[in-house]
Amino acid sequence: MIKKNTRQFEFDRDLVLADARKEIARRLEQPARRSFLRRSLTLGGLSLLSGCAITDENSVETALMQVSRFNDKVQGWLFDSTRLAPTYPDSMITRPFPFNAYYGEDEIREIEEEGYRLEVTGLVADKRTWTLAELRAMPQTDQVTRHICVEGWSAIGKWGGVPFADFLRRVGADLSAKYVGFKCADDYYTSIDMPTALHPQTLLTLTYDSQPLPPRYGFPMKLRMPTKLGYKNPKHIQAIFVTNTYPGGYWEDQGYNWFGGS
Ligand SMILES: Nc1nc2c(c(=O)[nH]1)N[C@H]1C(S)=C(S)[C@@H](COP(=O)(O)O)O[C@H]1N2
Ligand SMILES: [Mo]
Repeated sequence: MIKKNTRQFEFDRDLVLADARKEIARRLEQPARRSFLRRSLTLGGLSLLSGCAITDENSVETALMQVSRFNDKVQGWLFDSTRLAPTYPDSMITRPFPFNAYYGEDEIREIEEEGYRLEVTGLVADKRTWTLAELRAMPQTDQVTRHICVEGWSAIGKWGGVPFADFLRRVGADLSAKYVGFKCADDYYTSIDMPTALHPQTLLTLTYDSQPLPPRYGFPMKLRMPTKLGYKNPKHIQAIFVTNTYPGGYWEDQGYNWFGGS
């Protein structure tokens, strides 16, 4: 096995276990259940959980991928659509708010408003494209929340736009579908579970700090979810699709936890 894969394996294992432990500590009040689950979450237990016989490093990776997907499901089951992420006063906004992407600031994508059309496809009644003006014409709201990046920083920002649940209802999305996927103008892509898509704080975001979203923060449009880690929040969205087929994501396909949130 080459070095890169070994590193990825270490990363997956740590991430899966850390996520699961955090989830258990946070969600389960009863100490008995908590310690039972903690005990079951050893690497040895993973072969039982995944149903994979662990005979070599490849089978370990297969098992870990299955457990990671299992972990996604468990987190989805534990997800509480009424639990709100904390909000903050404007005075706590981090200035300047950090930029991050899988490339540097010199490669920030500049998308022209004129030709921009948001595509909406998949399990929706109204498959059509949207201009920015049409999105701006829908009722808007804003929120001051904390963005947390797995690279080790967090910052408080103010985002405004259309509650995503309103948008999904407006396009007649199948709200019982499993996933909503996003394709971005910079080749980034990600996907989320439907309960998170319908969460009251999930925002189809058109503004940052009450101004049109600047290119660095994802012009013309991004999805902002204070219940999810930074990499789950796609910037420069070009297409949204509703599906029952697991769409993965740019970082998720490289081993980041797909649920990536609380
Ligand atoms: N299109 C696109 N969206 C993206 C990314 C990216 O590289 N491209 N990076 C993600 C990551 S890892 C983070 S932390 C946030 C950073 O958002 P910000 O620049 O508004 O701080 O965007 C997320 N969404
Ligand atoms: Mo991130």
